[in-house]
Amino acid sequence: MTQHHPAERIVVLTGAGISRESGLETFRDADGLWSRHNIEDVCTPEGFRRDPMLVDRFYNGRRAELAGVQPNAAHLALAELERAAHDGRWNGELLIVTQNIDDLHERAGSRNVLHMHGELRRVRCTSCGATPEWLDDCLPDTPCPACHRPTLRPDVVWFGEVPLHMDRIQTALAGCDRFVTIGTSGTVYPAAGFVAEVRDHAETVDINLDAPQIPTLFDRTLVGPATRMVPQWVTELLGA
Ligand code: BJW
Repeated sequence: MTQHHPAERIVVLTGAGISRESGLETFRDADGLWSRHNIEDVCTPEGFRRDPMLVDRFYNGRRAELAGVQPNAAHLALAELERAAHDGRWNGELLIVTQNIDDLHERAGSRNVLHMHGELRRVRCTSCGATPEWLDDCLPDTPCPACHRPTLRPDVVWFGEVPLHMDRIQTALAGCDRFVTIGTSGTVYPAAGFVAEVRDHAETVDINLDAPQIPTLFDRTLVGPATRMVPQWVTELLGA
């Protein structure tokens, strides 16, 4: 039996910038979430302990917004690349590691996706550990559907907490030939450190709306909106 060996393994790391043109806000841009919310209040375990209502409302608002937006051309192009690998049109393998908690990669059709900072469309029970899908509002007195205790929290990773799927991510990074970041400011670790880990064995590409302010570790930087640059990059790859 012949075994299929993909000619190239690509890991794509996405950040809030890929979903910006779908209508979701980024964090650190001038008009981003941090211009109106205090990070310490809404994105730390201490903030949630202090004022769970404020934090629940922050995520309820973002969950409601997510229901009203659609994947854009950048999400669709990545899904097309995965499909091309599946159909044998591209001899490669694609893993999307996303820092985003939205589900726009999945709705675009991507299957091989790891949400390292959790998912907006789930909540987590701190009593029993259940992580049920959640599309409505969740408040401090909402009972867990599994154990009925009012101990649900957003299923997201806050500062000081350990990101999810790190073993699988580290294995994929160690074995990849190309590493591409899309729409991330590269300020939040451990994701910000991935490029340094792969630089000795992988080609590194950064796709961002803005040109880098300081010299970067990337081999290539593609400057422009994700909806234009990602389809262009995928076309280049499939044409090669
Ligand atoms: C476009 C565009 C368009 C716009 N087209 N582009 C000191 C040194 C090193 C580390 C630390 C330190 N002090 C503390 C730490 C650790 C800390 C950290 O990194 N802090 C830094 C701020 C310094 N990290 C943690 O605590 C993490 N945990 C951890 O380290 O555990 C230890 C451990 C690790 C590994 C193994 C074992 C143990 C947890 C971090 C959790 C981050 N959580 C958040 C909230 C998640 C839920 C939610 O969404 O609400 O994650 S914070 C927020 O930032 C969110 C994002 O995923 C994350 C990254 O933001 P992102 O995606 O890059 O967005 P922006 O807004 O910053 O950038 C958008 C970019 O898009 C810009 O560049 C634009 O130009 C671009 N753009 N439009 C293309 N149309």
